[in-house]
This record gives sequence, structure tokens and C-alpha cells, in this order.
Amino acid sequence: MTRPSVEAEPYPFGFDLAATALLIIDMQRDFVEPGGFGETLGNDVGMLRRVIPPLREVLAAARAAGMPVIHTREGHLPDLSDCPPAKLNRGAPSLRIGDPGPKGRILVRGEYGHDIIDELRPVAGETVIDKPGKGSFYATGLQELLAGKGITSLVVTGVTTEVCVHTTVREANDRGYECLVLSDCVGSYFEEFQQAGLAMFSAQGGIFGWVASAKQFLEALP
Ligand code: C5J
Repeated sequence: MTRPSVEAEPYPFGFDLAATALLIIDMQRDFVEPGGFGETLGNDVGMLRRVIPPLREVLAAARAAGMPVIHTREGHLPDLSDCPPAKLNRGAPSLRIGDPGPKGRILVRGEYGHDIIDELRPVAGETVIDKPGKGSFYATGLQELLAGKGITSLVVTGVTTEVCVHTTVREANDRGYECLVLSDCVGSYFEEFQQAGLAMFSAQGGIFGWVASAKQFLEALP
């Protein structure tokens, strides 16, 4: 058994390579590219695009190490039957979920904007989980998929730190998974949320998990 150890907060993260998956959350055009849903909400997508270069390195290394890679996409069925009114009507965006936007219907499955950015495109053999909520476990088959592969630890990346990454890590934590969050491979539209969100993972002795940089993770891989 290969058991690397990553220098991390609040203490080193040891993991069984054969039982660890890389989780890449919602690196979709609608969140990360100009003209997508994130920008229509008034956000600067440049804040999220910073994660692409280190995440590409981590993805390449995970593939080379034979780690399972799981991508998620937040979005809804074309008839929006899986989008509760509370989510659809929240806020006052210039475009709502389901509206036609520059990249197709906003956050609707099958549309160009809903898909993963070219830089991180999944390859054959990788799993793509479509999720209607912020968490990756809610109304998806993720837990069964992980159980089937014998996965007990997750290396967590993607966007946004305080929303879908946090919700997923909290869900994973309650289900008994050990989570390492890579600080420069998760991104927020708000610098203060990025810093607070990262601090929350590893506070109180690692209440939700561990935090390390992409470099620290890469150095630990065999
Ligand atoms: C948001 C996400 N922020 N993927 N989604 O609405 O974090």
C-alpha cells in the first residue's frame, strides 16, 4: 500500500493512494468564463480563473498516479423540474437559471455554458456527476460511486470555495470521508470568503479536514 503524507494544516494528511480520489467541483464555463452565470451575478470571473493553472498540474499528476478523477457540474434538467423555486427565484440576477444566455441556457444540462472548461476537460474513464444542488452528495450517486471504488479520502478542488466546495466537504465529512482541500485549486469571487473558507476547513484541529497547496500535494505523490 502506498501511503503518502502531505504537509498540511492543521497537521500532515496521510492517505492511501489506492483509496483516494481527486474531486473537481463545478469548473464550468457558466462559473469560470466571461458571459456565464457567475458574471451575470456581478462577479469577477478572474478570481476563479486563478485556480486553472495549479489545478491542471494536479489533474495531470493524479492521472499519472492512477487516482480516480471525479468531476461535478451544477445544473438542472431542461424543464427545471429539479430546480426548486427557492433557488430559481433567489436574488435579482440579470439572467436566471434556465434563461437563454451568451453560452446557452444558464446552468441547464446539455448547454455549452454548463459544461466543464476545455482546460480541464474530462477524459475517458473519468466520472462526471451532475448535481442540482451545491453539495456533490445531494441527489447524486456520488456516495455509491465512492463506496463501489473503495474510496475513503478525497482531494478536493474547484469552485466556489465557500459555496459548492464547502457544502461538499461538509457533506463528505459527515459521511466519514477524509478531505484534503487544495488552497490554490479552490476559488471564490470574494477574497475574504476565500480566506475565511479555507481557515474554516482546518480550524479546531481539522474540524472538516485538511488544507495544503497544490505544490505540497504534488511533492507527496510517489
Ligand atoms: C455557486 C458553486 N456558487 N459551484 N455554485 O452558485 O459554488
